[in-house]
Amino acid sequence: PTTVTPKTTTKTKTEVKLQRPPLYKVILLNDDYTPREFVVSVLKAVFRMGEETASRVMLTAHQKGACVIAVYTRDVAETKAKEATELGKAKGYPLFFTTEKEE
Ligand code: NFA
Repeated sequence: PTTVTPKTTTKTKTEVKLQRPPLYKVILLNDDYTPREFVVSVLKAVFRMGEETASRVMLTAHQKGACVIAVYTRDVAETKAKEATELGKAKGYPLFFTTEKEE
């Protein structure tokens, strides 16, 4: 009679932790000159907001001095902030969007 000895195997699992890219906030700053309606139109065009959200964000910046609009990866945040600021500049408005790294 033959005895069969089962072979045992060991599997080593290597867990790979995926790194999430740091996120950046885009912030709308208040100023005294840019018309409210224009700010709303820029928020709708560049940040894909609906009328209600855009109006609320504009009013928050108007009342508090600044308002966080959205968070994106660094490239997207910087590009959108620049595009939105340029739209104001093209009309002679001091409208300004800045970015800040999230903690
Ligand atoms: N404060 C501007 C005004 O009264 C409106 C505004 C809101 C501008 C938010 C910039 C940012 N016309």
